[in-house]
Amino acid sequence: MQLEKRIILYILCTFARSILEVRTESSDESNDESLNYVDENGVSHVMNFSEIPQDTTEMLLGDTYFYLYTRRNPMNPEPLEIPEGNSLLTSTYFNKSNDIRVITHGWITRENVTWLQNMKNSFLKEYELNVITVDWNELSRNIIYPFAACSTRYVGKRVAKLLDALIKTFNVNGDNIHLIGHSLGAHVMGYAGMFCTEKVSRITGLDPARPLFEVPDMMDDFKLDYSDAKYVDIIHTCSGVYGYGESHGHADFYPNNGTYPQPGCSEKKFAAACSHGRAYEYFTESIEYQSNVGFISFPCSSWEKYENGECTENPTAMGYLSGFESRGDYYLHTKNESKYSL
Ligand SMILES: [Ca+2]
Repeated sequence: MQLEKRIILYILCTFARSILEVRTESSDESNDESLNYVDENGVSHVMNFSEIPQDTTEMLLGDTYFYLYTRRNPMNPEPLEIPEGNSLLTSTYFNKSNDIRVITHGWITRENVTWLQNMKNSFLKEYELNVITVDWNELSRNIIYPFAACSTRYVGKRVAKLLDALIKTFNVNGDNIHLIGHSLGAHVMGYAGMFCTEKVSRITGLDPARPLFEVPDMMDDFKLDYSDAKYVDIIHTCSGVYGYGESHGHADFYPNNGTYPQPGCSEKKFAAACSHGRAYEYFTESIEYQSNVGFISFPCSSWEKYENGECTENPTAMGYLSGFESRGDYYLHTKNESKYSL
């Protein structure tokens, strides 16, 4: 993301938090809910998600696109289309013998952003995988943050539709699927996991967006939380500003206490934005570690106790090799530049 856009993001997030009153209305049916918010002019707007079309491109502001990368086409993605009706999905490169990794971006940016392409490249360098990227830039680039934030639910439903089509077409199952999203993209993946007909194996939230998800505090069905996959791991790097402050996963990792500035960011002009991006930098680096030698972290009840040396047992890896049995909060230090792992 360009630096000036990061500034805009920060201002708008702060602005949104101060001017918007958001509440949720929910019934037992997951498709029957709405968001109501009051804009800066005191005008109330209702975004009724039950009216959002699920199989058409009638969403007013844009749609969602999917791209498949494999070792056979690492740089030239194959677009994937959600099939109509009961039709099967068609793909030249999808290999049902290989697991599925799905990656998406956050506000303003898009699928071809450098960090996302780097993560895709690292996956394909290390593993035989079907890597699918989700481009929702037509919605995410809406400069009005609340619209982009509220669009995550629609985009998540589209991702779920694609996953359902893959499951049906290739006889794969949720255990083959790991979803990864940064900032607003983390919530996209939370919704994708919630709406997919099968429980997916794992969702990794990379500094999930805080404004309009944690502040105000939304119900679990309106944000990424541990109920959205069999294993949800969250990496906090700008906790309490751009990113979640509280723990919402099965395992929550707090490198350098999870707060900003992360090491190496303090001397930069945009320390919060730099810190927000460290989550994907750490995760991408972790993909290259083929054994639990990187980003060793320790379960602990607080950063202070960790710093006092009170938590030195039961270490686990943060990032791609994170053990599915991990539970609770984990702490670790990193270096201030790549390679970040100590
Ligand atoms: Ca959720």
